[in-house]
Amino acid sequence: MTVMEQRGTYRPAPPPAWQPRTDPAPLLPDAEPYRVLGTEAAAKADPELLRRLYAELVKGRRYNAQATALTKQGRLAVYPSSTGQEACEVAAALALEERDWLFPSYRDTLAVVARGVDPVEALTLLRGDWHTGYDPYEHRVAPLSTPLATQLPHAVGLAHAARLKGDDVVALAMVGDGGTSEGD
Ligand SMILES: Cc1ncc(C[n+]2csc(CCOP(=O)(O)OP(=O)(O)O)c2C)c(N)n1
Repeated sequence: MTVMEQRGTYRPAPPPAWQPRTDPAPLLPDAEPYRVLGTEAAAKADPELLRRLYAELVKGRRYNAQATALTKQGRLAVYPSSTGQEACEVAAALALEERDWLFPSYRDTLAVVARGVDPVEALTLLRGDWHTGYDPYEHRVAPLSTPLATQLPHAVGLAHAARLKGDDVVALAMVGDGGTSEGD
């Protein structure tokens, strides 16, 4: 029993009874795909930026196909592909400033490459090597994390240190939906 409970000042509300979910799963995306082209927002966007984003998507899809082929040839131990989610990889990485940090998981090679890491070096860990292949400090990209969710406390640690030091830095960590079940 805590001190506050002994004093009788701490009376937490009982937990709500479990009820079956009745809302239409608000976390799921709409049936209608999210469209940018042809909208008012797209008309205002910088055409150069749109071209660059699209180029990154095309390169990303090609990269995924090539890296997957390398696994079939036995030249890469494993490649968790991000085909179908290139946009979230590329856009998140490009939203960062140079001073910010990226903490990727094994599936986020495209984000690592979009951040400026050499595309071949970015595959070093997935080739089974003992080192990252790139200098994390040069690009402010942590190693691609294979143990699920372990990149999260690293990102939080960096963000907390930045806050204590007064540094204006973002720590962006990427994690799969399954990874969110980890204690980290
Ligand atoms: C700590 C830990 N436990 C188990 C695994 C084995 N494992 C690798 S990928 C994976 C599924 C992860 O799913 P999710 O987080 O949704 O990411 P996705 O691979 O679907 O992008 C599991 C269980 C692991 N890598 N690390």
